[in-house]
Amino acid sequence: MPNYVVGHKIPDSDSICSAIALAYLKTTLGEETVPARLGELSPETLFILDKFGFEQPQLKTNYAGESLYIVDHSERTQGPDDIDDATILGIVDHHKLGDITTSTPLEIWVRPVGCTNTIIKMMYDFHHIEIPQNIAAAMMCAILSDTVIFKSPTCTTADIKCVEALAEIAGIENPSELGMEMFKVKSAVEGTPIRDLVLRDFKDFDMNGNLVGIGQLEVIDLAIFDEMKADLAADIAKLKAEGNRHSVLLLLTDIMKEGSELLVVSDHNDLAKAAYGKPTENGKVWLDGVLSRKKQVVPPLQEVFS
Ligand SMILES: [Mn+2]
Repeated sequence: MPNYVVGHKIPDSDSICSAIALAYLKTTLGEETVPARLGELSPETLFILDKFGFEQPQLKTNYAGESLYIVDHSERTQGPDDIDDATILGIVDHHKLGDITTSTPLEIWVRPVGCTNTIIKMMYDFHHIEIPQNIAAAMMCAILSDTVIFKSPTCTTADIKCVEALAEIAGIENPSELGMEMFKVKSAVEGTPIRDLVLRDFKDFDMNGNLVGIGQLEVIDLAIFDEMKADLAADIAKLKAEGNRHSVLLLLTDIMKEGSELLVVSDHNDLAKAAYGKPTENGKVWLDGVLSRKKQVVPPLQEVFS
């Protein structure tokens, strides 16, 4: 029985590329390990896999009785539902430490860098294992995606150096250009059902017993949402009404203007004011300079709920 590597629910490019990269590393080290995913892939991730000749990792949601590595998260709400019945061999992550615990010893690589793949590159270096060209390319794309081509405040010099090294291995001359190509794919939202957009990059957080869902759409030009913003706002209200979430937030991020419009529905009377010092008007507020959910959006929210 092989071991698995799996990222978070509603997988993004980092979750998928880190699963592929870590599975190869572990297998090369003599531990048969298979990359897996907890859900459908985004157009951006499909673009990366297609461009560098990868199959989609297998869709696998049940892990009871199996052994796995967790990448790109350490939150119970974001991992496999039956994680308590699995053996966690390791966690590789760059988010705040979540609430996943284990009953056996494990390997942990957690660093405050911009992308899980930057940490996996450190693991390859640690073990002196050569990274195949196509895996290097996929890892590089994931870093460009997670760091918004180095613009995100989560981006560190380690991420930049890592992209340079991976680009060299992959033979890619202009990583930023490839990054823009990726964000153009990501920006093609027209014609996509509204609910699919809301859930495209959506994460749930347990904030002191309150379930808070936060989606994010990163685009090259926010004007693309002009026609659909009212529908997006209506749909996050619907999503909240359908479930047991205290709040649902949707970040519409303009990577060129370097800020986000935040749409909010909440049981709190003005969550944005409480968390970010700016009141919402008609459920919306522009947050200048806000690009990162993990570093700029989640921490102030935690404060409100603590
Ligand atoms: Mn990530």
